[in-house]
Formats: sequence, structure tokens, C-alpha cells
Amino acid sequence: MESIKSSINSNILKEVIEIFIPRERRLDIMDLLDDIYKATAAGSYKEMPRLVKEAIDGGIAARDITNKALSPAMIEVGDKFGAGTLYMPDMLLSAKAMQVAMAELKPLLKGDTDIIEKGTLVIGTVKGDLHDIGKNLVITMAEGQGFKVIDLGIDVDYSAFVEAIKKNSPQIVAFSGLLTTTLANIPEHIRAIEEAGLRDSVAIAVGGAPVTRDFADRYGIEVYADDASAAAKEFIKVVEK
Ligand code: B12
Repeated sequence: MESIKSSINSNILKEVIEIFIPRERRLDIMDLLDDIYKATAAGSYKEMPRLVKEAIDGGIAARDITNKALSPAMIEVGDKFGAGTLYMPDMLLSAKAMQVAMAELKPLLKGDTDIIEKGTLVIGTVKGDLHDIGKNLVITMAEGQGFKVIDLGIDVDYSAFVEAIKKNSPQIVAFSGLLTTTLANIPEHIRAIEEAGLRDSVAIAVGGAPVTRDFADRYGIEVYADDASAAAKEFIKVVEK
């Protein structure tokens, strides 16, 4: 596993550390971020509350824990999953580690616009679909990349997506679907958004094992990805346009 120490070298965090932290304490901070990175990548979720507390007590900003340790670790995990060198149970453990850490960090991140307001994503499983493991992984990855996520849950009605768009003005609305039968509901979801006059205000994203890029193209859907880390990267492209 690649260490994050090298990636810290050229960033602002390093400068801040060099200015404000005595030389003998610098290694501790880098070690702590490295430990959080490794624990996340290894899925050691039980370690996370202690590690996060130590980091916060040691003066590391919550956003640096997210940006320098949690997010890169999840990107590594997602890349390995995509490459077939890491398997689903390991990815779920890493997702859980990230969620445990985020639960500790979220109160501290409120008001930190750089991390919490990169964009807003509304997501749910399509009408009739109860499979939410993939959706929850997508949420973890999106939150890790700084998105505010409105999770509408499972078996979400057309009107619930429309209401959530009106209420939250997201840049992206995402459908997750695992059943070939319920994928047939996706065009209906899009129609409901069009009829409410909201289609031009959001990019639509779609995913789930049976979904393909061809499917997305057929319905004019802007974002498709076949795994959670690729999904988060695509979401970033949407808000950075
Ligand atoms: C777990 C599971 C269940 C659990 C779901 C529990 C839960 N909380 O999710 C339970 C037991 C409830 C269940 C029920 C059913 N299931 Co089921 N289930 C599965 C199983 C074993 C795993 C699915 C899963 O979680 N995969 C792992 C996740 C991580 O993958 P994923 O969802 O594809 O998500 C990834 C990507 O697709 C992407 N992604 C996901 N969402 C999104 C969204 C966006 C916007 C983007 C960009 C990307 C993205 O990122 C994710 C992470 O990398 C699959 C078998 C399989 N091999 O897939 C069957 C499977 C999906 N189920 C199936 C069926 C038939 C059913 C039932 C109809 C069974 C029955 N007769 O009752 C019911 C239907 C319930 C319903 N109405 O939804 C079939 C579907 C066949 C089909 N093509 O239609 C499958 C394929 C099994 C099979 N081989 O027959 N199921």
C-alpha cells in the first residue's frame, strides 16, 4: 500500500506543519494521518474513533483528515476494487471505516465550505428496488469527496425525487438500480423530473450492476459509472464544469 507521506510533501498542510509545529512533533502528525489512511484502506473500522480522536486532539483539522487520509484511502480501495485486486467484503469494511470516521468528523466539518459544499447529490434506489449496498457505497465515496448527500433511501417514488430536487437544488440526482425489471422505471423517473420543469437544473446519474453506458446514453443521462469510486470522480467533473 502506498504511503500518504509522500503525497503530503507538496501541499499546504506541510507548510502549516512546518511553520507551527515543532520539528519533534511533525512526524507524529504525519504518522497519524498515515495510520488513518492505512486503517481505512484495511477496513479496520474499530480503530477509527481512537485514531480520529488522537488526530483531532493533536490539532489536525477535520478537513485534512478527510482530504489527506480518508478520501485518498477510499480512492485507492475503489481503484483496487475496479482492477479486481480487492473484493467486495473488503470494500464494504473500508466503506464502514470511512463512515465511522465521518460520523466523528461531520460535526467539525459543518461550516467548512471547502469540504462540505463541493456540491449536493440527491440519491436513491429506483422505484421498486430494495438493493442499497451499492448506493450506500456511492454515498460514502461522494461524501468522502466533499459532497453533501441527500439519501432518499430505497424504493423511492418519482415524486420524492422531484420534491428533493425542489428542496435541495442539487447539481446531481442519482438513481441506483439492481433489477432489470425496475430499470424500466428510470425513464419514468426522468419524465417526472422533466414534467416538473427541473430537468435542465440537474445532471442525472445512473448506476447499478445491470446498468450500462449504452443504457445511460439511450435516455440522455449525463453520468454513468460502474463502481462507486468512478462515480465520485464523475460527480466531481459535473460540479467542476
Ligand atoms: C444482496 C442482494 C439482495 C438483498 C439486498 C440487500 C440490500 N440491502 O441491498 C435482498 C436479499 C433484499 C435481495 C432481494 C432481491 N433480489 Co437481490 N441480490 C443481492 C446480490 C446478492 C448482491 C447485490 C449487491 O449488493 N451487490 C454489490 C453492490 C456493491 O454492487 P452494485 O449495487 O452493483 O453497486 C456498485 C455499482 O453498480 C455502482 N453503483 C451502484 N449504484 C450506483 C448509482 C450510481 C448513480 C452510480 C454512478 C453507480 C452506482 O457502485 C457500486 C459500488 O461499486 C445480487 C447478486 C449479485 N451478484 O449482484 C442479487 C440480485 C441483484 N438480486 C436479484 C433478485 C432477482 C432479487 C429479488 C427479486 C429476489 C426475490 N425473488 O425476492 C429480490 C428483489 C427485491 C427488490 N424489490 O429489490 C437478482 C437480479 C436479477 C436481475 N438482473 O434483475 C440478482 C442479480 C441475483 C441473481 N443472480 O439472480 N437481493
